[in-house]
Amino acid sequence: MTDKMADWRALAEKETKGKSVDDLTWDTPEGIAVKPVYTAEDLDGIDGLDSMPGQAPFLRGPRATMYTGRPWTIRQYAGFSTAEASNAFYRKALAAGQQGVSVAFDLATHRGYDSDHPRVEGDVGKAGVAIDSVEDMKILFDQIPLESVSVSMTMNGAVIPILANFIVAGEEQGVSRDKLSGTIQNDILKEFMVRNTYIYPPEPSMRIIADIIEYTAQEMPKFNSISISGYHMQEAGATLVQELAFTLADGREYVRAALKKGLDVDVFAGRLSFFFAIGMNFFMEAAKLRAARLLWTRIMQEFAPKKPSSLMLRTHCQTSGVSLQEQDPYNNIVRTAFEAMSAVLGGTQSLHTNSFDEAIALPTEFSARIARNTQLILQHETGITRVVDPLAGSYYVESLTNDLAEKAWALIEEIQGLGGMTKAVESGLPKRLIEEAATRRQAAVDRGEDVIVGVNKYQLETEEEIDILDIDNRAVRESQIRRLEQVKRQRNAAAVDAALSALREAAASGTGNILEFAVDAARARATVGEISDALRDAFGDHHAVPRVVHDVYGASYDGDPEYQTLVDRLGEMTKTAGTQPKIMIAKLGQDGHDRGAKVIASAFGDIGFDVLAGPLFQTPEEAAALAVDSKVDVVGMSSLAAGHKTLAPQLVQALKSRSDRDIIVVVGGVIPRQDYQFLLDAGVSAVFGPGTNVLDSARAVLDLLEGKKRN
Ligand code: DCA
Repeated sequence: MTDKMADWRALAEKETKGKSVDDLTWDTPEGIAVKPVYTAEDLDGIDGLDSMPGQAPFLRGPRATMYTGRPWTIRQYAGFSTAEASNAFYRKALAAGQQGVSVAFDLATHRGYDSDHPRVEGDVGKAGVAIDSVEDMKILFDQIPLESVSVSMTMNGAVIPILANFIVAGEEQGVSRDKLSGTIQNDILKEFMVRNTYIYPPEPSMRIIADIIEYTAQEMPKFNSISISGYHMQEAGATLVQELAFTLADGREYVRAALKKGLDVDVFAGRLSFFFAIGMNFFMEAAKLRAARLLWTRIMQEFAPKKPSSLMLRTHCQTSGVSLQEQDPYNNIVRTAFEAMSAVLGGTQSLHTNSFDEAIALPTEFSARIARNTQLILQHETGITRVVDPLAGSYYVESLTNDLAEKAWALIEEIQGLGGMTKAVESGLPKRLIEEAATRRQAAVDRGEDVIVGVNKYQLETEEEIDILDIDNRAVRESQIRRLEQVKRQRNAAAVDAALSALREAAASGTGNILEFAVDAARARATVGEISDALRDAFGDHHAVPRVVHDVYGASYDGDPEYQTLVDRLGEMTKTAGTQPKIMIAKLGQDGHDRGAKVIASAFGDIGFDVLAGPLFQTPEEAAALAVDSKVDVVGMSSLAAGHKTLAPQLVQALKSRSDRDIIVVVGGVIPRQDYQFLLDAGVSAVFGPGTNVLDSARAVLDLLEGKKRN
């Protein structure tokens, strides 16, 4: 220890009244010990500190001039209802300062179903825009010049028909594919880990990715072939180290898949792009982006590219959705502004800022404006764009960057030891680690150890209702069905059949580029559902088996009297009834966001419920059949994609029609307060909105069970 440090410790310990300064160290979920003070000594032995922006290892940014030359792209992710409605929204946003488009598709489209499919009744037009064919895609980009506005599309499952439709829409707008600029997400591995909008099993899914990388490298030089995404991992509860490591390991796997196709690394590596979440740990998030660039250069050097741009990590960022709260929602504006600033200090290339009402519903025009203006103010008023990498040299940030890089590298090597990310995903390890982290975090919030203003501290006595956007799902579905019928009437059926057969054959035989065949099919007006089905014929469907984490939530409450009271109460109930109360956690429709469902399943299991985690993507009928066959007492429906008003009443009815037993239905997730009464009137017994303490919900379920016994 230097004399200066010893002096500081002595001074500090006077202030802490004799307590050791070591007690001020913050152990983060990443396993990083953040000390109360950093000095030049913390920088000893750290590589790359003297590197310059625009040069490998790109610690300080991928461009030499960064925002002084051109600020990041303000790219707001949006889409809802019909193509007409979303198009109008995009055009207004572009006129008001947004710089690029980013399309959110509805879950029916994500999972490769046309809007008329019976499985997607509650999903059409809800959490994104419904796209069934080129005709919808053309409307979506009507009067948006595709030769100058770059378009990002978040699509992974139905990536082939959607990219094919986009290419044909461009063509018919007079923009050839070599002029199209933008990004397709095309990142399937994280779907198997966390986001769940997969369709096909992992192996053919990897072929799809490689085919898209090949096609875009050859035909679409301005288009980013993939957006390798950690965002959804953090949303699902991953620590920043997990997010970093799994994302980069995914990237490494995609590079290998493309090389296996015989592509030269320099032909495609410069068009790989990334996507990270930016949560509330302000300095660590900025450090994460710096560490990501450093590590990606290290990974890519292994493939010996010749172009410097092949070593460069360019990324989009989005402020954290899970950091947004339903309670006192205007606080979300502040949260988002800090997160945006952190992303920018970390050197992002493109940014989405969430709207404050997104914990409750889709953004309104008002909330979207504030979100966009948050970025415009950062770009124009704060002076932040005037200097490249302003955090460089900070003892703390450089040290954090190095800590994150080291920890993530160790995890990347562990994945490598398992045989790479596809194998690791199949083994279930990354998913389990993320779910454990999510459960630990939930317990920390429920226990008040992690403070969330307005949620577990400084709560408002009465919450004001805010205006929210509600989509009339039935009207959207009807209008989509009308257009589908028209498309099918007007097309040449023989040409469609021939194109779909050729696509099916290319997929099954493993020869040719799937996207090339899909473009022909889209041009002939084959629909998203038909193209997806042709690939389903060749590849089959992927079905995940839900697994639940044990003893993580309970362990966080070890010795807690309140928790123990609940466990005892459940124990008593079990003793009296002779069996544990049984709850099924159900996910209905195409909503694959299962973080909440998994955390609840895991916590309720630890408390002493017999928990059945239902499979994803059930119809209300299927869920009711499983619940009745499994003799559950309660069905807990978790809804995060706005399908609750359609699906919950159907579930209640399906249970009633199948069983005389009074099975209790509770609904949790992203449910606007405005909808509570509607759900209660439809026969739901309790609604648990965002931010509900898990112990409170367990207590409420027990009350309901006891009430039922008394009646
Ligand atoms: N000086 C000169 N040129 C610059 C500078 C600078 N300081 N900064 C950027 N540019 C150039 C870039 O090189 C690029 O041109 P190129 O495509 O011909 O190389 C152009 O300006 C656009 O900048 P870029 O940083 O690539 O920003 P975007 O086009 O917005 O792309 C990226 C960002 C992350 C690569 C992309 O994949 C993306 O937009 N992702 C979004 C994903 C998304 O929206 N997901 C939603 C969930």
